[in-house]
Amino acid sequence: MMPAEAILRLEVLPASRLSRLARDGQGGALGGVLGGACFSHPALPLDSADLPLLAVDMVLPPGKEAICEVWHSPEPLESGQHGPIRYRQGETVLFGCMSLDEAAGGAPVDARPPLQAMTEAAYQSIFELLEARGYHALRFWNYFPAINRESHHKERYRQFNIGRQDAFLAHGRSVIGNVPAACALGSAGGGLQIAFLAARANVISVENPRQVSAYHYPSQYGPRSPTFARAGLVNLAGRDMLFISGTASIVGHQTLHHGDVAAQTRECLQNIAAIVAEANRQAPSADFRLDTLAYKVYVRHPENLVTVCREMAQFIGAPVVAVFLQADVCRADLLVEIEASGGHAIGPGQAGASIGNMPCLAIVA
Ligand code: 3EB
Repeated sequence: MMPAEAILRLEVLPASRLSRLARDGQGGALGGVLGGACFSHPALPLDSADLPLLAVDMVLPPGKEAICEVWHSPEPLESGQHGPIRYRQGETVLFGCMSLDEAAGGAPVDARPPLQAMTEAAYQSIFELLEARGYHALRFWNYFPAINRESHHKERYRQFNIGRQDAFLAHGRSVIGNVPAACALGSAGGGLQIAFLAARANVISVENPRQVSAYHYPSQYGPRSPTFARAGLVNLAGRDMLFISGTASIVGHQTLHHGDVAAQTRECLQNIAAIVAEANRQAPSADFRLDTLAYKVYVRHPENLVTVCREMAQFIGAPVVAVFLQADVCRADLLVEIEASGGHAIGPGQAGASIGNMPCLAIVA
């Protein structure tokens, strides 16, 4: 019997192969392109037809080619636009993204810092779209430059948090408990870029017993707590899928291992292991494992890449799919942040197949 094709598949590929994929993206045996993101420095001019593909300005490890993460689905897909959002949807999933130019905001219309106002407007349009189409937010990726820089008497990450939370409140959404998974990283340039995955099915959020929920962080980290869950769990076409938020060396609410990138990496992975255990407890038929997840690793200092990679290989003890990028993490004392997802198909080929069979880590960036 042929295995049922996975409703969602993540492919990581060099940007040079993207144009062919976009052309063939309308279907084929491996399913159509839902959307995705490409990472390069500077950002690539993407000829993406009507596909929602984000071109993110992010530094890659030395000598690595521009890299794209592309989500596929075998369902009939339809593209659309809602305000600044480009999206593509099937019956089960929707992927959307937008790139907003901070400089093009014009004269401020109120006292809010422009990034805060822009973030609030962006999330409001996303919620409008999802509400109109009947989708539940599953996972957000947030990228903007100078995330740790202070302007308008506030760190830009904190401005972002206020804008994001205000959009949740404006749409009558809870800002604690069942909130989507997310990450927020500093890009090397460009504007505010947001990508997201949403599902028709209900999404269950997962917290990490080792960490205070981010939405309950005390005010020392900013006037508004970040609105995200440690992970989102969803069952799509009979398969449990897990989207783990950006995960850092935080226990309780405090950063651990200042200045020690190896120990921070191990702490990230302990946290991811705890989230995986929690997800398996909440979805008893799921069997999420560290060695079958797809990882994305953001390292603050490129010279720490080798160390982070070594610690991951040692901790996971098997080849894994991991994209490495240089990015600023949202607390100045965090040196590394790791996100992951599982339960969907990974790579080209059939559901469950992994990319290559490389020794140690399959470092695809
Ligand atoms: C942390 O645990 C590290 O603001 O959306 C991780 C994931 C982090 C998501 C976000 C921030 C966000 O607080 C930072």
